Amino acid sequence: MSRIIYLDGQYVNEEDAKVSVFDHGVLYGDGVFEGIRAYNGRIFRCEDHIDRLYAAAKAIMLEIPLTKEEMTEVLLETCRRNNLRDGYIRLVVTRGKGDLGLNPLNCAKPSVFCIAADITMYPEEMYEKGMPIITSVQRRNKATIVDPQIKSLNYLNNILAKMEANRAGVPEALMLNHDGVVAEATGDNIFIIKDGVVYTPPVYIGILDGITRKTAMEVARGLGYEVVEKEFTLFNVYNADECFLTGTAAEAIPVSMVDGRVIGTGHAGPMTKAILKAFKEFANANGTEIFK
Ligand code: PXG
Repeated sequence: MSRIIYLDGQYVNEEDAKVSVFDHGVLYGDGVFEGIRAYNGRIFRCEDHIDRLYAAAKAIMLEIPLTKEEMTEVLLETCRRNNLRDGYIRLVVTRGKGDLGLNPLNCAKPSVFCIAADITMYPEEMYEKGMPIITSVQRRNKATIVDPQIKSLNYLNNILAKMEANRAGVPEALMLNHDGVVAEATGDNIFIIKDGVVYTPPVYIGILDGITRKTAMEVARGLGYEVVEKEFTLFNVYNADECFLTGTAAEAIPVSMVDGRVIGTGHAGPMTKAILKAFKEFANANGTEIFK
């Protein structure tokens, strides 16, 4: 079945959804994007995703040719046209068609497209049993170079780390910042639990301000857990009682092993399980309705 794609003001068949080879998104990774989930006929944290997209665009001085309200409608209408109730939506804004020089002044108008599809990240049994991961030698981009808060179209930093995970035979890799502080995984944020307290790195050390991360912090606090945003190192990860990753695509997944060190019991711990369950319940009950 061919999907219906939103592309620059029109809804077209997948086969006809094409961007120019002169688009600076293609030539230079010059653009921003969002990965968004629909659960149970609702867009999860729609406003947060739209806000983050516009904030990233502002940081790279990319003027999105739609208002936030219009962009929200694009998101909802793309889901409706594909009859998507549960799935994964990709919203992309590129600098647009330019010439072979990198100067964005030569790009007449940003290009916007939206794909409503689905995504499977990790094997299903790992959500129960936990997932082994490694630490990549690739350091997360420094905020003084390209701030990881910008969800830009240039994911080479993370892709190189993902390739290292592939070579090690595990699904995901952890990345440190330039000071050796644990930052995040290639497409997920990290949490550890020690002595009943939930820790996650603060955004300023150089991570994406994850929307699933924010939700996980909220549901963990709702369960009465103490949640602290604090810097930590691999030593703290190896010696954590529990560890899990969060991301729109991954949702929330327990980590069983890091660099060959078993985390806690080696299975999803009780607090992780409680947070995962509360997250699922929250995700299924909240969001912007697609079919009104
Ligand atoms: N860190 C990074 C670097 C990310 O790219 C997250 C954290 C989680 O953020 P949210 O807001 O989604 O909770 C992401 C998410 C993939 C993939 O295939 C991952 C992301 C985007 C697209 C694909 O792993 N980003």
